[in-house]
Amino acid sequence: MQIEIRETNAYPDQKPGTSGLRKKTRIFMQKPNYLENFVQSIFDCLPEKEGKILVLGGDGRYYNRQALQTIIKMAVAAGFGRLLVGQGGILSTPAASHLIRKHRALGGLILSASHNPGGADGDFGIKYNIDNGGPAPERYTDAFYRRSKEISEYRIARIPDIDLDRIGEHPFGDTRIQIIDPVDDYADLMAQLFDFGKMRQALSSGRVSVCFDAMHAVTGPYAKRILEQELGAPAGSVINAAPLEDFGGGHPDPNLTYAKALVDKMYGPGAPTLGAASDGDGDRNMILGRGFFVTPSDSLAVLAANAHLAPGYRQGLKGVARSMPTSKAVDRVAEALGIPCFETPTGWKFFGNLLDAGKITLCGEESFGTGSDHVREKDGLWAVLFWLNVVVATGKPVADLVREHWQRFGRNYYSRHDYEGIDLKTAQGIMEHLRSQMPALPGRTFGAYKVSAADDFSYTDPVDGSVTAGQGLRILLEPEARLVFRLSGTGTEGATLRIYIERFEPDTAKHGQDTQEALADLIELAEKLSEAKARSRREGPTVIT
Ligand code: VG1
Ligand code: CO
Repeated sequence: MQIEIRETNAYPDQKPGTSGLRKKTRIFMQKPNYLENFVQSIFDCLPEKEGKILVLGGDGRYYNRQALQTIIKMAVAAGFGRLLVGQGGILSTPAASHLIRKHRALGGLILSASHNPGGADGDFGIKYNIDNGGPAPERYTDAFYRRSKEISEYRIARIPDIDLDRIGEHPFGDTRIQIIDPVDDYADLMAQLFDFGKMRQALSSGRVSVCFDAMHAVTGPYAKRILEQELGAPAGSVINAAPLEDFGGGHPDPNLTYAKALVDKMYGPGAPTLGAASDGDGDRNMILGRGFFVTPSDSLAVLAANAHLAPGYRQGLKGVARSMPTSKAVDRVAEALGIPCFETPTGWKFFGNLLDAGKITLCGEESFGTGSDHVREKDGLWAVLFWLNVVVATGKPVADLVREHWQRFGRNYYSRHDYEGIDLKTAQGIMEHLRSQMPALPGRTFGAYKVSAADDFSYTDPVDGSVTAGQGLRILLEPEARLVFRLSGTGTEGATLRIYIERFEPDTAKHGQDTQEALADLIELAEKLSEAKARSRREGPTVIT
């Protein structure tokens, strides 16, 4: 077998964002060696690869298969001992995380731009996960980026394309390439964590019903297998189940705007007990009851409070964590349970150390991400099964579970307002304008609120002491409320400003308000301080969740 060393020119812009390197598909396909450079940069930064295992797969979006063929040949040239590749090039992000852990792999490459649209005019992405199964921490991604700016050659094995659809082994030189079923191991893991027996009874008898919208993305095969085949939900319980290269032209982001088919069902007559959706790569989840939307922040809190109902969490939780912009609903549960609660920057990579050190069991983000120590990624279908387990164990509808939770802990009204696709200069201008006001804000009064603190969030990792600064501007208010402003790190065009608005309401009599109305004063204050509408020349945010 021959290994070719090919010359290449470095690119200045291969800096991984919140979750890997994301660019327009066109850039990956048309800029010479754009993919090869980044993959070689990763390989160059990894220690001994000889004899080690690398997990490979993606969310099935356009260019997934083609990119995989290239990566397989480069991994062979890099000397990996074994490649575990999902059949058809498919692996959901959480399934890849599990495979890395289960097989003690050195790491894995996941091809995905997550919830970003796919297709020739959409987005593509690639992320590296380390041996704990989680996203590469910043010390890695910084090294990849440095390397990508100076790379001058890459190595590739001259071997034919692999048949990605045929399960089995394809040995090349010292590398065993194995095409594996993408669902098997993941399905086994779920069966260990949740009460599949009781869930099967409830679903197959029709006592409980579910609608899962896979949004033509990667979770289709996982949800079909687990919900319909193993748990006996009637055929058709999983909708939009076939993974498509362009996600059927949709935006594979599970929220009230984009998961329209599901939302119509859940707010219509004959809605099932539980509605759920996942994103492009299967790590996000949206949970709905009949005519009821569960905010991701509340979902994390409700699962934490009810975790003991699932067999995998019967022993209780060691601790919990949430990203800084996520609502503080889970903090109250942690307090009641007498367990620690950590606040991390946005992005799953910051949970890895806490999970590895056994400091936390559950964690989540406001952006439809929930997970636990079972893998090192957020996990969409896992969250849906967890909710199903809680619904079956309690016999209560989703809406009752959440309302009773508010009665016990109080309600954190919460919303995120996104200004998508504004130009970078404008977005930076808004952030600078806010930053300049921060020192003078504490002590000032705005209507019913007084500013108690204002800062730029900086995180010191309690396990390795690493510091990550500049993670979002926070304005803390009394009575308990909060505004957070940050720029997205996952977009591929212009900039996205995210404004997070939160207010705690202890009074049970006031728990039935519309969220936007309950937060109206704060939304106005956010505009007054940021001038987001005026500066971006928009009537308002593009997406409200
Ligand atoms: C967004 C979310 C963040 C999430 C990230 C990756 O990042 O806010 O919470 O971890 O996407 O999600 P940003 O920087 O755009 O705010 V996914 O499902 O991909 O990869
Ligand atoms: Co995702």
